Amino acid sequence: MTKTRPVTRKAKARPRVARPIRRVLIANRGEIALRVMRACRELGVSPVIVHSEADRDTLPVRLADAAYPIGPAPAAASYLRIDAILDAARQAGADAIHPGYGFLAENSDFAQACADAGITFIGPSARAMRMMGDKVEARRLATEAGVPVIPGLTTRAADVDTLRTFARKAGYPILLKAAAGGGGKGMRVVRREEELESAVRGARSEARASFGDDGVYAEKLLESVRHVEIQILADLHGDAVHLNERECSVQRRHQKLIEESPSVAIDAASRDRIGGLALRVIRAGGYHNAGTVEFLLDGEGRAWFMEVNARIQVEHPVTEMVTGVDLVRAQIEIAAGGRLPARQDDLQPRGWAMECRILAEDPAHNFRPSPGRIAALRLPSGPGIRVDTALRPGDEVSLHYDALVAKVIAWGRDRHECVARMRRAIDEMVVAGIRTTLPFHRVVLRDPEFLAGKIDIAWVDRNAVALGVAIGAPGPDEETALIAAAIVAAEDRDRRTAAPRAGISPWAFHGRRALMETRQLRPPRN
Ligand code: MV4
Repeated sequence: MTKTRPVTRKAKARPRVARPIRRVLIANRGEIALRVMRACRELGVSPVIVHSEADRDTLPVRLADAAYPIGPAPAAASYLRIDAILDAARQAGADAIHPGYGFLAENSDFAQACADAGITFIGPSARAMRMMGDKVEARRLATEAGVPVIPGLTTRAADVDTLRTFARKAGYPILLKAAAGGGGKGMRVVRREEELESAVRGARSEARASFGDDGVYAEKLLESVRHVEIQILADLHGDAVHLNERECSVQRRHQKLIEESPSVAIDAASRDRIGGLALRVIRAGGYHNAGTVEFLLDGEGRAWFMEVNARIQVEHPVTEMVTGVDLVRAQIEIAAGGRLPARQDDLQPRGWAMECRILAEDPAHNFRPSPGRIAALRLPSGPGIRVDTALRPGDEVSLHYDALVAKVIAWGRDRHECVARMRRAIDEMVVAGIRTTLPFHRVVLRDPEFLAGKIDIAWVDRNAVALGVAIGAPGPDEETALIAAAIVAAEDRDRRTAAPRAGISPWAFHGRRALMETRQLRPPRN
């Protein structure tokens, strides 16, 4: 006699169950909050938002179905408060949280806290995020996956002796990096052995101050390299695609100023190859949702793995423009259990896209911060131009947050048309009341080396003096002043009524109906 026993398949360690997403809490501000909100609206998902006291009267707060104050202006007292954000999510009845970029976007404790609260974190699992956040662990993962990593130590160097031994073997110059790092914090170039000890002390204390972790390791320093990164999407069904590269070499002090896709340095064959390397890292890390795999590209076209960014990035629009994929929509769909929006074969780049980050910094004075009220704002538009910004005339650019005023994104059939459109757009744009990087962009977009694509990560620094001279000191601009006066007068008359409070925004009724009528998110046909 055989007794039929219920078939109990051994549960996987972490079953990836996804639930439908009907309401998303946006745990961010500015242009990315608006970008996420737009994706929500197009999906029929209800967007709600948290905001600091400083952001009460901003466009994303105005446009959300509900808005929840979470504290004073400093990020540590508002946008970084996991408890307050989860409280808001519970109060709003949000199924999911989108972290945007910055703030808590790559905080694995936050991702874990969301999971523990039964709220879908729109991003990778806390586990994958923790792994990618540890640079030594990510290097180990990439190495095991057969991906070229920059020659370096595979363990957190415990002492100066280990570092010295490595440096002698690899040869100077070397680069000290924080194991918990990223973004260049805790990095030190060491060109001679005499400099090593003090560099290690410096790197350690900076790493401790920035990450609460003084683990430091070393790599061979690569020079004259490009920063090339691969966008990926991976779903919960085990499928993953790459969406080509972005070239991000035009930067200073780790602040990217111009990004483009594709890269002049990558042809179809190397795109295939490097895209494949990125996917290997992603698969090895059990990573899902949107992510970026960073490489340094050397003069011989070799790509060296650097790190994984476990978030949607500022420069994601250039990828959207050349692939036609809405990356933020894809993030939400993936988090809800949906499938990838396209097959690998359908993701070849079409044409060329470029992004200029317009920052509230004065390029005529070494990019010093230029906060203040935007007296007037004229945004470019027209063929092939997209502008991502949440700012309106009269809004304040505060020192409390990043300096991004707007992202101007241009698309053209080729790089030449793309640049021509970008030049035209930058020349149309007016930001009065604060200094911006617009003059820098105007100069770079006419620079022969830039136009020839002869750029690397040190290009801006190397040309700082020449670019500075070309930019010149800003003089009085009569048109700017006139526009400013007119717009300020109009703003004073009809600006801001009361900002929406929790649950009673102008959208609230519409939002609730939309909520009831919303179809559940279905995986898109592939
Ligand atoms: C490097 C490097 C050269 N050699 N590693 C910068 C931030 C962090 N993501 C790693 N970074 C670099 N790592 C080796 N072995 C040069 C940089 C680097 C950099 C990389 C990409 C874009 C801009 C950069 C600016 C300075 C340094």
